[in-house]
Amino acid sequence: MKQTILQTIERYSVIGIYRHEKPDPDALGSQGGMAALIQHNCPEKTVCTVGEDEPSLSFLAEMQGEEETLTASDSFLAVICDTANTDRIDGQRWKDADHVVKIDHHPEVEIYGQDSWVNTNASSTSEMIIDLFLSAREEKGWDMTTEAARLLYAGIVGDTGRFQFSNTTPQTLELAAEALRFSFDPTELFTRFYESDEKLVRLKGEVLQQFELSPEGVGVARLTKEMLERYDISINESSALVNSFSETKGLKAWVFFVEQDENYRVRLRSKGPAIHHIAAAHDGGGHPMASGAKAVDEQEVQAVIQELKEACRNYEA
Ligand SMILES: [Mn+2]
Repeated sequence: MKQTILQTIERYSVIGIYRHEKPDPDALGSQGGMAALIQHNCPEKTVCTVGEDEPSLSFLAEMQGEEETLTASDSFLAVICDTANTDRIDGQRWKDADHVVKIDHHPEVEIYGQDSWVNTNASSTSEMIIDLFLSAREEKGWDMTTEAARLLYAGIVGDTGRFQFSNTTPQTLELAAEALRFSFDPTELFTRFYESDEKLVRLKGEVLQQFELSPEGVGVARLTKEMLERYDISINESSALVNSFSETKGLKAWVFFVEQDENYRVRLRSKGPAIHHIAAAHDGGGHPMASGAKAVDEQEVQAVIQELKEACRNYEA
């Protein structure tokens, strides 16, 4: 599939690179890294990156070029990074592309694109882009650039939590090492990723005081609208707290219920049993150890907690 994708890229002179909405470092890193690699190694091509800019990650990457240039051309290629299903793609014009390439490491939710490369063993889509780059280097003499290396390394760091999550494999480290040869500052990336606003640190204090830990090893935290308002924190910003008590001894899986106008946003994490099937049963999905869902009312909140307890009871480490 890597060869097929490289051949596809070669055939198009106008390429739009997409990723999922509400981008994380891997979405921006794989998107921007792919764009930088193509632009450097195929300078005659027009490449643009599409999606809403994410202010909290603007130090990492901002979108380059206009999506209109894609539809203004006779034909173009859309490369979609880190996005399991088409509903989550940030942008619309990819639908007009002559050819769509999917590159992703999430469990397959929706099969799309003429070329689809899904590797659930990869820590991140950024890791896959470095893997793709190695093939391109071998077969077509591609070079890495410092900017691509910085973005792709950042994506791996984001999705592996600085190489500490269980998705970190020997391959992850080997491919990250390819990026680390370049002269960007990884310490600066670590600092920018893991610094928090004071208001978040204060709310974290309240979460640490209030979360509940069940005998089964299920941690439950609630963020009410009142709490978010009191600390002036948006629902999206509150996602930074999801691992705030993950180091608690005896904890196997945990959940944050974030009160919204109509329902609860549910953030599920685990260091024991897989929990993505629980997310899928509650209007969500994601990875075995990190998923998101929705709960319509307190009854569904309780159902999620019970299902997590069940998963932890059945889990043998
Ligand atoms: Mn990812």
